[in-house]
Amino acid sequence: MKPMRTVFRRVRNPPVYTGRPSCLSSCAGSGGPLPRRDEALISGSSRELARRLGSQVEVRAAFISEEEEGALLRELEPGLRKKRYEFDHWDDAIHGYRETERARWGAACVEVLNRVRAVAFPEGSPLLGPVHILDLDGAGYIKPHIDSVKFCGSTIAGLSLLSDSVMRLVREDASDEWLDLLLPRCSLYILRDQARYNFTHEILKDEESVFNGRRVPRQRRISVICRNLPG
Ligand SMILES: O=C(O)CCC(=O)C(=O)O
Repeated sequence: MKPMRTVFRRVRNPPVYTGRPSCLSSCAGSGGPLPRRDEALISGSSRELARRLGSQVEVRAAFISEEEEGALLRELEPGLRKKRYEFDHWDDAIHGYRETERARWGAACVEVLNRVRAVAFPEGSPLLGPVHILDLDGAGYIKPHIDSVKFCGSTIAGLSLLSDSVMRLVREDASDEWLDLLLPRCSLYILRDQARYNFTHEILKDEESVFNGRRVPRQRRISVICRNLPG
């Protein structure tokens, strides 16, 4: 069986990010707590780009409670602990990770996943059954890539557990068009259509994890990712 990273991810000459953050919404300047309101969680190369992408990029802060995060972790940790973090060859898409898929969940987690599916996917859209779990070590990071169109449909929705992080989207054929998403712990992000097909996405390494000029310490992070099937 192919490793999951081969199935989900395609890395093809990722664009080189050349930008400098410009705030798209409320910018509280440097210092102080990181923003937690949804509209302050996206920053990028221009307001026009954010307008153009509209609901194709969403971050919803506090989508799950700490209790729900705990329920997910209780189900996931025993299986993950049996795996070793992989610090792979430099050109692989992910550095310092372990991953798994899960199809069967306890009641509390089913409730959370149903909520994710209800907000992220069009009604009736056929979904990839198993949920993809990606556990990034504190020193791990995800390089720019676009998910395979062969295996994943128009929408990617991910919950972030254990750590805040910064996801960067860069337009594949115009590297001066980019968005940074602040993904607070317990948030949900959704990438749809153009944002999913025409922009690479990546999770910044701890040393580079900055949002709107503010440092976002990146610790171990587990993402719980739902996808739909290609149409
Ligand atoms: O960890 C995440 O939220 C993103 C995962 C990802 O980029 C992938 O699995 O292709």
